[in-house]
Amino acid sequence: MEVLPLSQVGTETSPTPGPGIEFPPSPAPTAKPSRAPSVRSSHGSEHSGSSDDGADQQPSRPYPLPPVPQPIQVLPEDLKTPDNHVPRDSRLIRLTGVHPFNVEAPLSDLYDEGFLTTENLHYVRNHGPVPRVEDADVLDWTFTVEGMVEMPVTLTLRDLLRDYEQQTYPITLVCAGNRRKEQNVVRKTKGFSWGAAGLSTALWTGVPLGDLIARAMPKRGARYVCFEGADKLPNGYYGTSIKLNWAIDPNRGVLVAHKMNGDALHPDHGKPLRIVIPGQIGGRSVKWLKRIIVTSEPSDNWYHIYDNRVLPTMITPEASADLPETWADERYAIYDLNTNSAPCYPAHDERLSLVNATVETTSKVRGYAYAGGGKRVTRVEITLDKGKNWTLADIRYPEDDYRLAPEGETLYGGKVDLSWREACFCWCFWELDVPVSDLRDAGDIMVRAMDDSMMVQPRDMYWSVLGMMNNPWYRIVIHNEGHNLRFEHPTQPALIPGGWMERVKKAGGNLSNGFWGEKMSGEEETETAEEPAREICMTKPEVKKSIALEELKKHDGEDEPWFVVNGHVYDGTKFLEGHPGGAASIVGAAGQDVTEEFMAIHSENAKAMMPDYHIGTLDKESLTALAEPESESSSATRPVFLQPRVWSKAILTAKRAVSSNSKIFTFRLDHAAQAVGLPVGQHLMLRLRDPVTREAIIRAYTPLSDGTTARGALDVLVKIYPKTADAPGGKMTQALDSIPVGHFADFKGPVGKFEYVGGGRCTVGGKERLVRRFVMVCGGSGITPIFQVLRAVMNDKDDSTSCLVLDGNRVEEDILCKEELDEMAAANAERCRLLYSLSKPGDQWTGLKGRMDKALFEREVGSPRDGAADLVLICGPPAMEKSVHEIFHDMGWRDEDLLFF
Ligand code: HEM
Ligand SMILES: Nc1nc2c(c(=O)[nH]1)N[C@H]1C(S)=C(S)[C@@H](COP(=O)(O)O)O[C@H]1N2
Ligand SMILES: [Mo]
Repeated sequence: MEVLPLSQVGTETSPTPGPGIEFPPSPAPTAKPSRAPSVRSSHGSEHSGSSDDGADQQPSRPYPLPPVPQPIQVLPEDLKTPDNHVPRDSRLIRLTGVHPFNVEAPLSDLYDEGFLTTENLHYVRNHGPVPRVEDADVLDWTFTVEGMVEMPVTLTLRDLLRDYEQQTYPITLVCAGNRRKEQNVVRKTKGFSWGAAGLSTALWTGVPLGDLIARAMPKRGARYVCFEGADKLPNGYYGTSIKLNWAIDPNRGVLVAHKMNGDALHPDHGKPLRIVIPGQIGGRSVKWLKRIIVTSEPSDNWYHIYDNRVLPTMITPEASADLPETWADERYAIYDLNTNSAPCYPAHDERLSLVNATVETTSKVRGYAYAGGGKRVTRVEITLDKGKNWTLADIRYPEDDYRLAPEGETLYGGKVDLSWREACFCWCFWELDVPVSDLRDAGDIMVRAMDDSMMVQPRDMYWSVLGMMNNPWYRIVIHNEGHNLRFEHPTQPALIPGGWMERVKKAGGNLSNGFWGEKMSGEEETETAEEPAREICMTKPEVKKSIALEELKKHDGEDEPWFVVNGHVYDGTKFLEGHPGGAASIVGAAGQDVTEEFMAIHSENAKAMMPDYHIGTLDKESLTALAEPESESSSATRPVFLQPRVWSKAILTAKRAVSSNSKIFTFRLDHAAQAVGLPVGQHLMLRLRDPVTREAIIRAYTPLSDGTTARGALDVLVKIYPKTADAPGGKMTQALDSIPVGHFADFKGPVGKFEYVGGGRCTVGGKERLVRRFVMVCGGSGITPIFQVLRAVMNDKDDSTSCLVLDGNRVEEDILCKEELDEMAAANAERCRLLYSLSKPGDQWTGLKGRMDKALFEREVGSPRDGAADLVLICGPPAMEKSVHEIFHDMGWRDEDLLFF
């Protein structure tokens, strides 16, 4: 390492990104030229603040006003989503793909806006689509105060404005997931990757929640206040609760807000009405507010229980799946924020020139800090030697300027009356001039804040399954590159690569060793990384080959398809014929990284087969290059909807119940003439995302619509497995059942090893075969793939293939598609024999009774006959498929004549 003599170094510290070297809410010349004539300015005090309502005319204000937001429009990427009515700023970093909208601003941009954040850059956390509310309907928006109150009421926003006193004050909202990316690098949590910009501050105007609740008069025994939004999500409307105690405490400052920075709420921030809770995690501040419910118990809303919690650290994502009592334990629910801080400058990858720096040259380290529950940040400390020595930073609290507002002051129609309130509701800014020579000699900069209860940020991370409330010392690594210093933050948000954590982990460092993954002098190499091997091993240890993107791409076709899972390369050639998912799904994966999909679809058994196909490891650059976001191929004019390699979106347009537990879901394709593109007998993959964790839920379905002739729409018949007291229910079917009409799902295909070509010809694993008779055995919704084949056979009058259908169900109304089946059988009596058997038949039932058992199959099917060209198609619940398999074996059937869907 080359060390420059300090005398050769000059005074210029010029950080590359980011302008001035001042606290953000100071009169630094950061005003953007595009701003309208200064009506509102981030740097407040020196500007005259006039606002939209004349009553607020003031010559000058002692506190900052928000910068003027820049005009925004609906972005092209949102057009195909349910949020196609929401204008947004393109600078925001999307953390969960295109939709739903979860974003943070680049950290420097957020800091540069100053104390108050515009709606352009305010972070957004949406669990689902944004409810659409027209301007004309805003005043008629209704919401309730109900539950354990003497006087339940339904109010409109008009009533709220007319009958209650309005207040305006600044509040910092912080998502509990702020800084979660750092947790995800240590070990993947069930949450997406926030950087350190998952927080924002705005001036909120509204009515104290306590005033509303006081008028409704809580009854004895009331202890909680639940909130519910208008956004319908996979697990119901978004909702949560806080303590009644807090809700009515003026010191807590809970607002029912309708203005942000003086403007009506932006759709992403709750238009037209929301709760805003200072000092608590953003998750409790319910947007699109419809109901306020006073209760004796905490909310039982799914999002209250399964989101915004810090479970004990030893609970793994896998174990958490069936610990309902742990989830429901109120002691693990997060309310008040914990104390946290992060430096914004030096920024990630910023370079500081050493050329011309002298002994006197300093550079500013500056950032934000906040505490929860109204507490004040009372000190911020910086260390350059891993915590042995600390230096105090200077802190500014722009929030305190609002306490100086003269009596009777109003802003945006609300009273500015904070002089009496001791609580701190906002972030503060800190900075420290550090000699460049000290930075040059240090390996890193670390920051910690303390609050007025003397709680200080911990050195070590408390990892938990949702990755929330992450607040260890924020560490920036300093790289001395000779002529300059380069700064490296721990991570970058979303899937953006970069940061020392990822680098250290990849180099085999143990990030949880209490020393940021670095080896302490004299310490032996740590043996294992922090992540215990829990997963099925899918690789072969002796395979060491490194493969480049170029080589992988040579195998992106149907012969010798290679694909990538978890960074490893597999050759699927040998398994094309035997693959239960069909050759097409492996060919469709050729040349791609299919980790998410592969892991979502396959059983442990399938994963255990993988070492046989392992051929190498993709090199690092190639892996990053492959990881480019999946292209949403523009499909508006494509003649065929389904594509084997790319997910295509279709909007849910209707749900229709066809039995007590089954529904037909209709999806609209891109245009009326578009074909589904699914050969008879094949399936499609349907993908939804868990609204909280963003984990993909992927299942194979056979649509009801004829995949070869249907145009413009797609009907999928699905049996719903709801959650019960002792079973978690079906992940996919519940998610599908609860997505609102207007929401989309992703489709891909076709998949499957079987195809019915017509005239008795079919292919199994790519091999042609002639069938004279199909024996079709199914149960429940297993009828759907069977139905496709049966319909194709029966609709072709020249097809002489015959079909024997054995459909087992519990009660008559469980028989799906019964009318259509009966009609087909009646019209083709000579070729089609249809038998239903009910295990719990009603009195009126004249058909077969009992489970489909050996006696039934012996009587109706019997042993295989030589030269008969029979093929048995079986589709039903796993237990049924297993028993049918055994019975047919016993009757002498060979596996190649039995086909399980
Ligand atoms: C050589 C590597 C592979 C092996 C050993 C393998 C193994 C299996 C097995 C055993 C099943 C039956 C279900 C289960 O046990 O989970 C299956 C189903 C399936 N596989 Fe693969 N597979 C491979 C590659 C792939 C790839 C690359 C894809 C596409 C990303 C894929 C997509 C599917 C699909 C769509 C199904 C059907 C799922 C369903 O019908 O629910 N497979 N695979
Ligand atoms: N109705 C509703 N309210 C909601 C959410 C939501 O998805 N739906 N997300 C919550 C979460 S987790 C956070 S952090 C804040 C984010 O508020 P913002 O998007 O206005 O920044 O809203 C909260 N309120
Ligand atoms: Mo959040």
